[in-house]
Amino acid sequence: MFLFAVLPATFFNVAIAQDNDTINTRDLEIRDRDYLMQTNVRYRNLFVPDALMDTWFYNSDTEGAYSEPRPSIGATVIGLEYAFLNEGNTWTIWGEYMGSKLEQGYWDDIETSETVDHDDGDWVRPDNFSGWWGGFNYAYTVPLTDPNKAISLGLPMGGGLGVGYITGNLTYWRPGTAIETDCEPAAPAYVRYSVCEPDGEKEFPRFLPILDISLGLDVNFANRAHIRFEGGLHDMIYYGISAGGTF
Ligand SMILES: [Ca+2]
Repeated sequence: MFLFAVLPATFFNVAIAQDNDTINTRDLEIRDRDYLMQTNVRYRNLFVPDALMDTWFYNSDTEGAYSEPRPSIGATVIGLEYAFLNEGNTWTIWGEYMGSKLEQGYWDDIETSETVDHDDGDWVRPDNFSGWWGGFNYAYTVPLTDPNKAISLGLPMGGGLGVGYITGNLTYWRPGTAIETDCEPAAPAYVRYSVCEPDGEKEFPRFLPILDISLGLDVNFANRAHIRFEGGLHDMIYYGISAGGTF
């Protein structure tokens, strides 16, 4: 008799508890600690538009310039995010690894004077060029659909600051006419790189500030998981995706 009385009641309670879990988890947790947390994995593709680099360097489509295309500046970053959410506000701490996509090639600066010299550029070869970046972001999410539904859309927009540490080297060759050398002293850098020892490694700041401006589309589903498509500025122009869970 006891079992017959208790079992249905227990099942009933469990059913109600599960129902509450799926429907009101967010509300309950927000009441518990006033905010939600989120962990995400991010992937971003970074690049500097060729049109911008055309301001400072010739490319192969210029008459008389070196025949091979100038290298494109780009990188891939993968990273982790830890975020705190309250209402539409998101505060994110992030860290990431930057893998450079820069290839070796010839950099011929644009002359502002009347004399144009296409042989005065350096040949630059990245060696293990990569980096570790981290920072802090804020975003405000404008809801596009009811955020309390199991599936919802939002437009996060925001920005942040970070710092990056660059590892690896930029090995270079100069034109023979610009230095004292016994190796191809009359040849430009795009010839010397294949037959001469490098002339050195470029000096540059190992730490760089990172400015982040982001606009995204956040797709939330099952009250727990989300995928964010985003783009903006991450020192370079970027587009990317991040995905994770909320708890
Ligand atoms: Ca030049």
